[in-house]
Amino acid sequence: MINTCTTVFKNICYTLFLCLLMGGVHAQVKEQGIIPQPYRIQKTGDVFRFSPNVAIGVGDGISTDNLIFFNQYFRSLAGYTLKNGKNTGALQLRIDSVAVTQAEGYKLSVTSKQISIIGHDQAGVFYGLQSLLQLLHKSNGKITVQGCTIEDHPRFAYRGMHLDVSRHFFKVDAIKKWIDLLALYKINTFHWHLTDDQGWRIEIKKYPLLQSISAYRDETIIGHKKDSPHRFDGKRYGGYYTQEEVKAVVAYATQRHITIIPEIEMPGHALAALSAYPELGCTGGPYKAATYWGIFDDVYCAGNEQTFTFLQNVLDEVLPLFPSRYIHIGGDECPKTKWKTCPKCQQRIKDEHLKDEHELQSYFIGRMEKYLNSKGRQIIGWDEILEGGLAPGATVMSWTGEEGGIAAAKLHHNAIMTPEKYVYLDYYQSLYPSEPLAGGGYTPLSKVYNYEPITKELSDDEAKYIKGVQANAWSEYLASTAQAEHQIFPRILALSEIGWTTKGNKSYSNFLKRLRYEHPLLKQLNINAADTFDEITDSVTESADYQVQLALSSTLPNAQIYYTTNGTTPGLKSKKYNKPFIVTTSGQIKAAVFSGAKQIGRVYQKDFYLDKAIGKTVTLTNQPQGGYNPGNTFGLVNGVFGSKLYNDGQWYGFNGDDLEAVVDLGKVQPVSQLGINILKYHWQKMWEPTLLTFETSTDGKNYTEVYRQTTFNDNGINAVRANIKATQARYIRVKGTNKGIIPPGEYIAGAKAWLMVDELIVK
Ligand code: TNX
Repeated sequence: MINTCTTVFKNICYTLFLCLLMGGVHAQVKEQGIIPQPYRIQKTGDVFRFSPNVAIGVGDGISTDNLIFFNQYFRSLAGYTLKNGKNTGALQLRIDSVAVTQAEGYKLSVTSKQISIIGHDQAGVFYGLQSLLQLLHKSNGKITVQGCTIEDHPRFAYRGMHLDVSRHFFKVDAIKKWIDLLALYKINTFHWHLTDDQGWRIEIKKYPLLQSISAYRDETIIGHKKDSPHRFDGKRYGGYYTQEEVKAVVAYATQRHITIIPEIEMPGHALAALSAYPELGCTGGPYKAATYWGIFDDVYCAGNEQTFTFLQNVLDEVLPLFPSRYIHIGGDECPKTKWKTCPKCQQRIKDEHLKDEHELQSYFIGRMEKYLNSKGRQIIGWDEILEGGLAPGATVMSWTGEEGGIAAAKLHHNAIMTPEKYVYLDYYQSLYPSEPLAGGGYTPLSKVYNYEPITKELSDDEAKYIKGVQANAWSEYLASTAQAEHQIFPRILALSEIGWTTKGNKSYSNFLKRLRYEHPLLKQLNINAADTFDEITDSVTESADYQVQLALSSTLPNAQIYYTTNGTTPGLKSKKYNKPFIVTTSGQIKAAVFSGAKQIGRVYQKDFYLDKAIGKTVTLTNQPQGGYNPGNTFGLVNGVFGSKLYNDGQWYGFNGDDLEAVVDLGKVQPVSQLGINILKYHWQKMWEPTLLTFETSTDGKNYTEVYRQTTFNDNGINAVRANIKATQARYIRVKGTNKGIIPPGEYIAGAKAWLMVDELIVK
């Protein structure tokens, strides 16, 4: 519940107060508040004024650790720290598990005389202080807090962020800086992805080669993995955390009520470990830490006892460093190619009466789970640990979609929702061409914010097994801390609100108001947060009369959008956007958001290519799949071409299936050029067709082939434009034969190829 002042008088006071705070101008678009939105907050007209005389009364049993971050932040804002005042303190902290019944919950009250924070537990007190930090207001060098009463507790017990430090390594200082921020936003779990193909990042004393060999790779790919051929920087890259550093980070996080869950990947994503200990692989190597991103066939041998001894020894050193109940053992993306031909793995399958390699994966995970259970720990694994049967006490981290989490909850296993489509921070947050390189995918702030972890498939009882949510920062393209921060912030603030705030209290527009206030503070804390969330987003739809209609919008209240259709830069004198309009000619549309005379964000642009096929009926024999199914056929004839950012929602992807599309032009007419765009990125499993044909027909029954093509040379977009002898046609049939199974020697050989197409062109 969000309560604001009830009486008219209070409302007026409040509005006046806000105007004073914000200098009036931005009152409608910015509002000082708390992220994540509390359960209940009531603001009053009171104001508490801080001064160097204000003391903190720390109640019995409260750890002063809770104050470390508060003091640090307060000092940076105020220039002084608060004294210790026991019962005389105007800022009172105490624990009372009766007055506040929910774990991690707190009550915060601010009057002109006193600030009181009552926590259910230590974490509750800590979170009360974090809320207070966000309410501190500085004006003319003075720190004040607006009067309020807050009752607050989290929706989910698990609120996490994951960080991959293998693909790119981040120093302890950066990790600590981010932990501070996670704590500020009441995120209580940091999932530290410490090992992967491209580097082993934690010191294991028993295996010194993990430090000298596995922690380094020879070089790193430049640009995107989809580029072909791959190019490399020629520079050795790596690093690892010593056990002392790990202990320090864990202690730092513990003071901030953050549990660190380490991830030691198995059985896949193991190349870095194998590079030092090749006897642990099926073929014996030699192996090298990967220098580019992806999935690799060489994994730990599941038939070799040494593998288990190694991993158990590793865990024996990892466990004392991490007091967390949960240990993440990976489990994702483990190709079974090598196991299929490995005599030891095949012997294991026989001996253990397993059905196949999937059950061998389940055997592997189950065995490691037993080991960890014997040490008093529980396992978490990516959703592939469901393969071949789930180990008894395992928690599933659902990433490929929500299905894994749903399946786990139905089996009464705990699950944590991290679906890539919604909460992957390595994905693009904006599709503007100037956005820095990212992994692919598109998870704008609004999409992260609006993610709901409890799906309708779950009964109330099953929903209890969904323990929470997590956003994942995979670091393939996070080559610097600045770039990492651009991807993580502010989307992690949206995640914090999914994890903490009740469904009924969530509102994206209200979140944005608080974020616009919070954003400059992030910058002051030296965080390179992205600020593109109010930029223009668009939607291209079919108008009632089958034309292309463009709608532009910005989330900035009272913003004005101006646009041009001739390629020039939009300004206040350009056409003002009022409502969706029909795009009548080919060309580039540019637009920009203005708040008064000030341009907000970058210039939006989109190219339109209009022809005879626009808005015409398209019939598909096979349906596109997964993330490459725009959900209608209009996208094939909407005048907008899919871009090299293959997840822009324009591309139609056929996984292993052929393309067969028929465009009905409505009436017989002259046709002289047919075209289609085909996306070829073998490093992304996207293959050109083995054969592409165009056929024309006047009756929809008898077709004449007018064009065929079997080679497509460009990595990226292959624009097929077939100039044919002018002919009369009503129906155009396009057929593309899918490559089928990706051939041996190619990336992800044995998997189904995607045939990616967009835009059927008829002139
Ligand atoms: C899949 S998510 C992976 C990671 C990659 C990520 C890139 C998961 C469990 N595995 O290895 O970094 O995609 O988005």
